[in-house]
Amino acid sequence: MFQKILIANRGEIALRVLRACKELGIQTVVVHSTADSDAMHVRLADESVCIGPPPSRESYLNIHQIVAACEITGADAVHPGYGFLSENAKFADILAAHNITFIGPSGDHIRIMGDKIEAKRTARRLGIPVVPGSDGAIGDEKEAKRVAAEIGYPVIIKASAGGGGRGMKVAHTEADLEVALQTAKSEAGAAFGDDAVYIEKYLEKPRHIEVQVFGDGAGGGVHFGERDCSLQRRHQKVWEEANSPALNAEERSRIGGICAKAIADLGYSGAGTIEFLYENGEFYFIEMNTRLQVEHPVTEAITGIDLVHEQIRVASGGGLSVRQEDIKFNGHAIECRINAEDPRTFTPSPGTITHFHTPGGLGIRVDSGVYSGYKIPPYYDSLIGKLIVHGRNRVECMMRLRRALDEFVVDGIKTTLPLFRDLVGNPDIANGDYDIHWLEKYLAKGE
Ligand code: MV4
Repeated sequence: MFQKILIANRGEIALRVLRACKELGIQTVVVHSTADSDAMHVRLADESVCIGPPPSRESYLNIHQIVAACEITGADAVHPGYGFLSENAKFADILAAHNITFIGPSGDHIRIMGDKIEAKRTARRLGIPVVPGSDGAIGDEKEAKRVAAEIGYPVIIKASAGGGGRGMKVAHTEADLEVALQTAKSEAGAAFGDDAVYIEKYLEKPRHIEVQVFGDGAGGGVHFGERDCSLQRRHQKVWEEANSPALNAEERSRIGGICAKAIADLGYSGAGTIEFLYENGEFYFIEMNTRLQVEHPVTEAITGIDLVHEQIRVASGGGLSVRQEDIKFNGHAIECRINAEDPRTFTPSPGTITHFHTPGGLGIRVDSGVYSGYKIPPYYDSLIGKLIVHGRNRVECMMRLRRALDEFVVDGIKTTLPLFRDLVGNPDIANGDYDIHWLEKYLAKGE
């Protein structure tokens, strides 16, 4: 097991990882920018190293500074959290070259999944169902038209170097295709320095369902069920649940089994998320994330398994603590992302939190790095905490969520809490009847 882990992140996830390390008896080092000297995880860590000024490029993304902090403190592993360097293959490679363990998959696996064409080709080869479309990059307009005619309109053009919704264009007819292809290519070239694009059938009303997987580092793989993350705004998840209200146990076990086998065959190590669009009872692979995700606590709630413990175990060579048959799905969990933003316009609202009071009681978890008197710096994303609620079933979970939202107090700044108080009383949400477009339509109506 590791002696000392360096946490290369900030905010609630840095605290989340720090808690897991403390439980495992592992020493902790945090790196932070000058904007985060007063952060909770900096106060709670055994050691901290200031690595630079507020802009992420000069601190949280500065590989050399982070490697130097490892050398100075004698850390033997790095947990990257999510965002920042968590899916940076070069960072994983550089740490490996310094005999520091990256708590995550190999640089090569990160690289494959970062290239969306390569990711899709790999998924298909491993037996994962994918969205119908081009087999690789589109050469020219003629090829685009041929593929589109074959799969049928509407189609979507995506940048291979994109992902997470960046660089996508929809074409409803052949007349739209030329413009869509040219703009997608030039935008991709400008944004990513790589203009490779691919084409897919455009699914009009899917849900976003993602499967949590783990490779044990020794050729084995398991799945931890799925999360439904359909409630998004501008590709930012707002509300996530496990299980998906749309799946039954048979579907869960079938898609989970396919994903677990794929991860084993790939020789993947650590946590991963296989993202699907789900429409009319069918799953279609879109992307794979090679990191721990923001919404992992809903999976922890229904399985009772600490996924950060498992990441650390696997990275240290100890394997997973559970086999597939030990993983049971118990009840229902919902996560609300509490952002320091206007609840309708989502304009960031940094500043001082004058009063912070979190709800408690059975089935309630709050993951947050903020406290009364904390000043939210304006330099980073606006997530200030997550409310995760668990119940024996979805109805109990929703009752408890409504009560927990009533108890939650964040004064001094605007937050997304009022949005959740509205959503929890909405009939479509109560029925689990929503797709990836539901939230934006709801916000546009201004109800
Ligand atoms: C799609 C799609 C429809 N059809 N692909 C957006 C983020 C990226 N991960 C993939 N995305 C989409 N890919 C096909 N073939 C619709 C989206 C999409 C979306 C997906 C998940 C959650 C929210 C979304 C919002 C708009 C579009």
